[in-house]
Amino acid sequence: MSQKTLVKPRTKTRPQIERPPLWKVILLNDDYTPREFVVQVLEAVFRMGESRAYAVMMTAHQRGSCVIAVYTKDVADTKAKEATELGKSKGYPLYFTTEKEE
Ligand code: TYC
Repeated sequence: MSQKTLVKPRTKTRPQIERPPLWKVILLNDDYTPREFVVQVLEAVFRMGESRAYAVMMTAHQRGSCVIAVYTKDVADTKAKEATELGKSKGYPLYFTTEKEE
């Protein structure tokens, strides 16, 4: 008895699981916000340890801006807004913005 193996062509395609795009949160330098306050905000909102928060603050201070972290859009927007509001509540022009990561 001869048997043939039937090879069915694959008709189903696997659904492509796409990663959500990531957004950078960027800290901008200004001339007025005290360094220590910037460090406190980075610790509180972005859960950084003191030495990392200080290094990030100094990078923004010296270069004009510093990428802090990447998150999904909602989280990036929420954290940038929360951190900017903390500065505003003290009368500082401290500013965090977001940008899509390419
Ligand atoms: N440039 C500020 C100062 O000299 C400190 C500062 C650092 C402010 C980083 C904002 O993103 C910033 N007091």
